[in-house]
Amino acid sequence: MSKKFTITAALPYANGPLHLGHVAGVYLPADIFNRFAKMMGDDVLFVCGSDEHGAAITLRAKKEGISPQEIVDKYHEVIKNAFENFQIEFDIFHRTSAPIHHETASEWFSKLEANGKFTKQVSEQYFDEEHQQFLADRYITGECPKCHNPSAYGDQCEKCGSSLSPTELIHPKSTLSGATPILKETTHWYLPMDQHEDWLKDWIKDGKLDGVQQHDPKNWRNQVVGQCMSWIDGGLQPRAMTRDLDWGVKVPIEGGEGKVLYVWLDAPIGYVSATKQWCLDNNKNWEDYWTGDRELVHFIGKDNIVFHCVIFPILLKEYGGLVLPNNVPASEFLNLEGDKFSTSRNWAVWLHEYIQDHPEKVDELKYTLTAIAPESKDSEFTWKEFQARVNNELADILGNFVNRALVLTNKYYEGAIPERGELTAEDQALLDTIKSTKEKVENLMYRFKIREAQAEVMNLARAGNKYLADNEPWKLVKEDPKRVETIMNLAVEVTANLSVLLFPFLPKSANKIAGFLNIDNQEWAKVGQENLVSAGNKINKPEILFQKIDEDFVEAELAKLEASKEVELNYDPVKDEISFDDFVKMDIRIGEIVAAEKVKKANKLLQLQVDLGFETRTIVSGIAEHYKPEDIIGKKVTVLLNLAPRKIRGVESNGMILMSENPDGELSFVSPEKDMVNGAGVR
Ligand code: B3M
Ligand code: ZN
Repeated sequence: MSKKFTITAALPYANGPLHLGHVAGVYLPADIFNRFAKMMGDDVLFVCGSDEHGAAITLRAKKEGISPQEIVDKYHEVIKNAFENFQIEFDIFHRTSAPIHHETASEWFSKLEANGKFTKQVSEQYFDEEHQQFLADRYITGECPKCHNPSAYGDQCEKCGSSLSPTELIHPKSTLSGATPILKETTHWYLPMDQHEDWLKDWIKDGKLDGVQQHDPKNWRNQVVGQCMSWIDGGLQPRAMTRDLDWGVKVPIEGGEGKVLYVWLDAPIGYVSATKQWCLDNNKNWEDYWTGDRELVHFIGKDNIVFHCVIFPILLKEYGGLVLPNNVPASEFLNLEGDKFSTSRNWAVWLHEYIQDHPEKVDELKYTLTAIAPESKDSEFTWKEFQARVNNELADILGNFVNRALVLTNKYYEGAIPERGELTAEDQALLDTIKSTKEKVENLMYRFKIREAQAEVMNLARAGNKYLADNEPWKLVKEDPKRVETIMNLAVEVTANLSVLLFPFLPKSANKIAGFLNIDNQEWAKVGQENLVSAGNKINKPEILFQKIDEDFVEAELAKLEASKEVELNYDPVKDEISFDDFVKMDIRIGEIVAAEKVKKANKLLQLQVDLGFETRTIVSGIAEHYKPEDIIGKKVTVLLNLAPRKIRGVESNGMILMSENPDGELSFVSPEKDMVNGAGVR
């Protein structure tokens, strides 16, 4: 019987590009499941979109010096294109800045509020006096009270996954100013999560809601159930659903002026608004995708479990009439070359960059990421393993088998599939393997064991490869041509079945194989039916499916990773200690640049006149590649006065302008923060 699925993949924050960790844990398994279920004939809707609200966006905007709207417009495109090029095929990739999303989230908030599902509370919250802003979520960091990670956020510790509130943080600090915040009163709407503990327990652990079986808890991943139960057993706290911010969905009721919905209230509703938009575009009813016997499946990373297994289910239940998630196949984390993926340290392989560099190697990456998918424990991506997976598995097993089957069929029979004669026990076993592979894959896929499912498909290719190696048709063709006809018929049969079985995992390669055989590979039910190809059918000349990865490829990727990492970590070592007497020997003062010109025949040098109050000096400085002479007149700078005079390109320089230098070579004057008089001492 066919099933009905609404599949969601976590809405990526539109504050930066995606890296392989996101892809392996969330988007690739979701895409594979979606393709598989559609091939099964299930009624499937697959939605995603960008998450465009919250502090993740506004803080990024601040960092890049552009508006939040510009940030989300920029990264929505980057992310959407990367998905398209990597053949992650959502039915819709929506965005939470869309008006239909604001309307939907508003409507949810108003309805829940009108039905008394929130409590309104005045409380003291952290406030940054310098920036005149309340600090919630990512605006505040501190030590996690549970695992003592020193950089937990105000709403969550990404290390242990705990959901937090800012007042729980040890040594809280404002991310805006770095200062210790003060407490100040404000009013917010809270979700009384503490009132929902009982039914949540029954629902998560036993799969029952109001006594009715909703899902089979055996199919939920252990770590998902375990995390949820430990939070619930530890006691849930009421959680604020609104924020004092100006970026987000406006609180639509009286008293909500100047406030927006908490991003984790509006983001999951983004799955609903994406569904609504798709339904508008396709003439369907959105409710059909969120009610009745629909199975709602959320693909996420483990840091999002609490939001999808506790908070959103409470909202869904309180909204009323909608289904709760049937499963939340959350993944663990993927590491990279012995370290965690880190955006701030730039330790990442970015999806859009990989595609740009290797547009023809999409399936190679998909295969490797699924083979090492962090389904039940953290795992690691290395370029060495990528090479080994591509060379030893894709090229030597799958590619080799398909190539042999098709090249020999072309050679012996001019591309017409030969007749099958009497079957040996070995032949029958190979055909049985096709059928058992199909069953195993179905079983595994419906339990979201995608890594094992791919391994089973690969085992069929392995069996085919072994069948040819054992039977050696290239030797037998002289002495027993009849037997070889059967062998090649079966080899083509296995190849045809692989083109179907592989499609969820490696769509591009699967379609190529189907193209070699002139068959349609979109119907899962055809696997093992022996009607995919028939004797006499013509096949085409194959091309090599997977090129091997050489050492240079691996080395280039490793070098790229190391090089980008250095940008942040290349600090000069601390110099040898000096005495205070050494320090005071330096005469450092504030000066004002009153004239500047290029030094002839020297690209890097500017000749400056610096007013020091009691005199004006000529100083030559190596800043011509960073500053134009006309832009720096009037600039207050820091000058080392008693450096021995030096002749540089014929000009005598009497002192040195102090500059600050970033690891990437960017230069800046060290200028006083107030307007100091020329000649003021620095000590
Ligand atoms: N944007 C968090 C994340 O990207 C968040 C997911 C929202 S899913 C509704 O990890
Ligand atoms: Zn923690």
